[in-house]
Amino acid sequence: MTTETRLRIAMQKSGRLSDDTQALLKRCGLKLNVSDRRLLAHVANMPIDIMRVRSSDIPGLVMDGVCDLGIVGDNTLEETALERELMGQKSQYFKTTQLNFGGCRLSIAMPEEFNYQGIDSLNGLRFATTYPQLLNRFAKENGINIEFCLLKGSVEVAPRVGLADGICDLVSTGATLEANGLVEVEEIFRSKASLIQTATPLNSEKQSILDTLLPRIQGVMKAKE
Ligand code: PRT
Repeated sequence: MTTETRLRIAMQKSGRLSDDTQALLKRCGLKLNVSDRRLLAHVANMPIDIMRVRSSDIPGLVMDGVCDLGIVGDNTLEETALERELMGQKSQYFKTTQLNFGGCRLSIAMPEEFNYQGIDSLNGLRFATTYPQLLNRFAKENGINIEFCLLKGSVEVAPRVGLADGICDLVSTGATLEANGLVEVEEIFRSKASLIQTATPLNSEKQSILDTLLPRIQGVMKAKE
C-alpha cells in the first residue's frame, strides 16, 4: 500500500475514448480542467488525479499499480494481458465496470476477391495487425498457422501494397474496410471500454474515494441505457 492519498485514474489523452471518458468523469461531478499540455490533471473538488496517456499504456500502468484505475478498451486490455503473460510480467487487474461506449469488434478482413471458405482457408496466410496476441490466440484455438506483421496504424492498406494477405483490425461501422476493398470474414473479439482497477490493495483514503466514485459511475451508465 502507498501513502499517497489521491486516487489516480489513467485515461486516453486524445483519441476515440477521450471525449467519452472526460464526459463520464464530468457527469460524475468531477471538476476537471484538462488542458492539452498537462499530463497529470488535478480534480478540483475531489482528491483525484487524472493521468492522460496513450491508450496502449493504460493497462500496464494499472497492472503495475502506478495508477489505481484506468479507462481503456477491452481490446487493448486483453492484448496487453496476453503480451505480459508471455513475457512473465504481472498482468493482474480487476474489471470494475463495463462502460457503454467505445464499442467495436476485432475482425479478420480479406480482399474482396479472396475466396473465403471458412477459417481453414486462412491457414498459412500473413496478416497485418496491431493485435498479434489476440490474433495468435484465435489461430491456436482454431488449429491454423498464420504469420503476422505488426502495424500500429493504417492497417487496412497492407493487402493492397503487398505487405499481407489480409488484416486483423478493429471495426465499428465497417466504412474503412469497404473504402479499402476489404470484407470482414471472422469476428475474433468484441470490445467496449472498461473501468479497470489495480490488484494492488488501496489504502483506506483511496478506497473511500473509490467508494464514493463507483456508485456515481454506475449511476451515469444506468442513466445512459
Ligand atoms: O491512445 P493510443 O494511440 O495508444 O490508442 P489507439 O491507437 O488504439 O487509439 P484510438 O483512439 O484509435 O482507439 C482507442 C480505442 O477506441 C480502441 O482501442 C478501441 O477500444 C476503441 N475503438 C472503437 C476503436 C474503434 N471503435 C475504431 N473503429 N478504435 C479504432 N477504430 C479504428 C480502426 O482501427 C479502423 O482504422 O477505426 C477504423 C474503423 O472504423 P470504421 O467505423 O470505419 O469501421
